[in-house]
Amino acid sequence: MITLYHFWESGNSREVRIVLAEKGLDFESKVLNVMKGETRTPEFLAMNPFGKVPVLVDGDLTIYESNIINSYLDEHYPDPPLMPEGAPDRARVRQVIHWANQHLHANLGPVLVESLLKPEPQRDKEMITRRTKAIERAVAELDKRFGSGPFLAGEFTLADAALAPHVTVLGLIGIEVGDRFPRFSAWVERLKARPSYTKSAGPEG
Ligand SMILES: N[C@@H](CCC(=O)N[C@@H](CS)C(=O)NCC(=O)O)C(=O)O
Repeated sequence: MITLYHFWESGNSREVRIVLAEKGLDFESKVLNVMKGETRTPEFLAMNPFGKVPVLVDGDLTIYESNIINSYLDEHYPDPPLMPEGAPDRARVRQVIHWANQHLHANLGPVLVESLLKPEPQRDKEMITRRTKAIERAVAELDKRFGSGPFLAGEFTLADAALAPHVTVLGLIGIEVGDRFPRFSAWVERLKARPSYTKSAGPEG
């Protein structure tokens, strides 16, 4: 049985829940509230020394880092495959995931925390503005990467799973992509329409 240590509101946790859902894998859910420091206990730090969710346990294996967990799941439970065939296309998927971590997630996480969890007077508005511009640049860059297929690398892959929890919440921080980036917007709607997106949502949706 797979066990997932996660937090419903965590986008990185949702990346893994999406892949579990895509593969039809059940898991035992262990919810840790990161806002209450529940990932900083000695027991949890023994599983992930960085004190972050998600962490996946499968038999003797304990691993952290959402993208590494998802690669493991795709290799160990290959049906349906979430990586394309062929080394060049696989490299392209990994490149998008790496790029998104650097340019999208790195800016989006702090803005979400600052804008949604802090009272208005305490917010670092300069940081919000600077990082929001970086997110808008990341959206423009992603918009250029689509080919003719419905997803980032043709069919749905680990790249889409890595981005879905993040690109679908841009509206929460006032980034309305709308008509400016039609391919990006259509892709976001396709991600939201997948059963794995609904299934991976928390109890509050
Ligand atoms: N690169 C890691 C990032 C994980 C991460 O930042 N997790 C956050 C929740 S989204 C967390 O557990 N934060 C708790 C903390 O830092 O105390 C991944 O993709 O798994």
